[in-house]
Amino acid sequence: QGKIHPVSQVIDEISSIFSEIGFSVAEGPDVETEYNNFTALNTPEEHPARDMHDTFYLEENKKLLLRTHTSPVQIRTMLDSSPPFAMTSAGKVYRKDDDSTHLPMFHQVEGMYVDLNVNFAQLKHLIHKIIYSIFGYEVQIRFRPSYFPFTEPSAEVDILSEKGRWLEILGCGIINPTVLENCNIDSSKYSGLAFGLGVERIAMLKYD
Ligand code: 2U9
Repeated sequence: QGKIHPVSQVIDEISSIFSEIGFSVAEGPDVETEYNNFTALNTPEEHPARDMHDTFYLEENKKLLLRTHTSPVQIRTMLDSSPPFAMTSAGKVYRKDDDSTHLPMFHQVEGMYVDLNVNFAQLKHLIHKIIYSIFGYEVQIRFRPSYFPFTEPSAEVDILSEKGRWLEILGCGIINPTVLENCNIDSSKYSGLAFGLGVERIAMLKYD
């Protein structure tokens, strides 16, 4: 009665932290193009994420699909206007994954900041701010080098659980210049940071 779903609660909380520091909120459709979901994000033709077994395609020719991340919202933002950008996007994403620890539909919050001279130190500061806002200042944070086609360099971020285990809670990085160029943004002038997190994951950790 009057209870807010923990998924909406986490989305609202994270969105409001970002709106306080000037990030806008954008939305996009669940049905996306292959270009916005994969090609623009520097995900090669032969990448496993593009496989029929991993992505829900709407047609035989694979041109339309259910978005596998909210990143196409950032692509749409960059294609529609010009930098600087500071925005977040939240919503449903779909993957052909269905077992005891994976849902075929889950929620993400993603964000990007594109401007002159954006760097990894700013990214690290932003990630610390967001994690401390969600979990409190006692939480321990660890950055680990990682790889995503759309960011370079990339990192995954873990927090130390009460059981003493490191748990992955988000991914982030400096936007790959190829992705900026795919959106007609001059990568010799502009750089960007980006991050993404799984909402159900955070909700489970936060609300046990
Ligand atoms: C653009 C450029 C870069 C968004 C990013 C991640 C790293 C990431 C995962 C977290 C848990 C997905 O829900 S999850 O499984 N996300 O690790 N996401 S960087 O990078 C972008 C997005 C858009 C234009």
